[in-house]
Amino acid sequence: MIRLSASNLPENIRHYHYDRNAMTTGIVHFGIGNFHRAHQAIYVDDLLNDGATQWGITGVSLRSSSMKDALAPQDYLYTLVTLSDVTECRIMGPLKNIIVAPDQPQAVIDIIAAPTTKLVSSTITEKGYGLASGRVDVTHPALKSEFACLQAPTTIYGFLARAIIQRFKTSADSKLTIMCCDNISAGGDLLKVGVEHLLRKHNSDALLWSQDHIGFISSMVDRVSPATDETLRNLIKIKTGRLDASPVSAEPFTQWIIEDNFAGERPAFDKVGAVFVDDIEPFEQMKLRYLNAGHTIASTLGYLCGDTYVHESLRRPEILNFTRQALYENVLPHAAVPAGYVGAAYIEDVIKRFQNSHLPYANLQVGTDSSQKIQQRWFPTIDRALRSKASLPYFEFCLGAWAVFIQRSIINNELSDPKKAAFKEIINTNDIAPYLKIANADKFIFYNQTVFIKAVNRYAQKIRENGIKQTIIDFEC
Ligand code: CS2
Repeated sequence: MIRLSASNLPENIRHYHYDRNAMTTGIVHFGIGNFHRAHQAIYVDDLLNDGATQWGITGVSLRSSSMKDALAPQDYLYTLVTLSDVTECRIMGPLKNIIVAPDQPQAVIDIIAAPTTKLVSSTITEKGYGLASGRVDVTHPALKSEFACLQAPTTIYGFLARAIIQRFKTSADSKLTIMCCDNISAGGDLLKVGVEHLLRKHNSDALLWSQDHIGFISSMVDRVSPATDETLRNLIKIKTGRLDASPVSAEPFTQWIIEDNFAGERPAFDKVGAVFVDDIEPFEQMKLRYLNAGHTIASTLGYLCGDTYVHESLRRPEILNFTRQALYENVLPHAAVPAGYVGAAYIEDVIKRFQNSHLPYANLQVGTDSSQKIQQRWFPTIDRALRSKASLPYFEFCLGAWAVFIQRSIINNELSDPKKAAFKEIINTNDIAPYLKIANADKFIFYNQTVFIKAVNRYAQKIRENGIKQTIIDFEC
């Protein structure tokens, strides 16, 4: 079967209609994963189709060459398929190149420093930012090493700092915006903190210059996009008649809210469905504390039930009811939604999207990096609720279930988490506190709330003794 490439696009499949040879790099994106390729890339593809060919994307992989290895032989084209009652394929063309940072570090610095690059964006997952309780951890070994010497950057902060210094020296009149597109609160501010931490040490003139020439912004990104597997590759073969080494699937829904504080030229993302806002924080909070919180609740319980996918777990009435009530009773009273939104309606929309049986989103995929994710998704709501003396039975249960998930997924050799080694050392401990401390919970108020922690321990022990299903049933009685 023919490999997908620019010289043999499949017939009768929707594809880009701009001249890719005329496309120039206006955007450098860190983290060319499935989420970026299903979300931001579609807005860019639409811009390019509208004739704005200055917004081509050059990807940067900070660690692995796997995406480059997969896409380079197919001219960096890939198939995006939306999966719901209707299956729709689209050949995507916005990627010009992927640079593997460990192999070509100077190429990364050069492309960001080029004055034609107007925007740098990132989807490097929560762990990519080296955070501790939601703040940049300057004691993180990689950042410490770059603080000592910036010659061999390995983090996004190091590469951005090197590129800003080079841009300051070679294109002093140019402006650049750096945008976070990850599920973290105030991601743009965090990128600024990390970059300025390095510039302050290595080039104070570039730091001063950056105040007027570099903008850091956040965005709320939303589209459920599962990992790619052989089932998807085979589907694409059937649908398009082409071999695609790395197709990507997603739900039909997509949403992108962008903080409107660009330093220089701003892509007209609002012309292709995104929304620019002055205050991004309410949108970030809604996404993290409702959608992502609910995703982690359903997937944690689902994994412990032995289910593979989120939509399968939500077919269980006890998990569907628990997840819905957890959001209504332990999130809605303590987490605001932006003007114009109704929390209850958002909850129902989110649950309906998670129930999409055409979209195989694995419980374990949500469970990946959970030690980092729950710091953004659960902890702030728990603290806010406890400050108002509210009771939180659902979060007591969820944290207990999360600790059992950590233990069980390690035993099953299925845990993927930057703190896996630390969890393995305590796996025979049933007390919740050390697990929470590894997830940086000790920086939150609830960590020292004895009554709350005792309740969490009680639920964890009940789940270990009676199993998750019975414990949910007993809980809901
Ligand atoms: C998911 C998110 O894997 C996960 O952690 O909760 O990737 C979720 O699918 C997206 O944020 C939806 O926009």
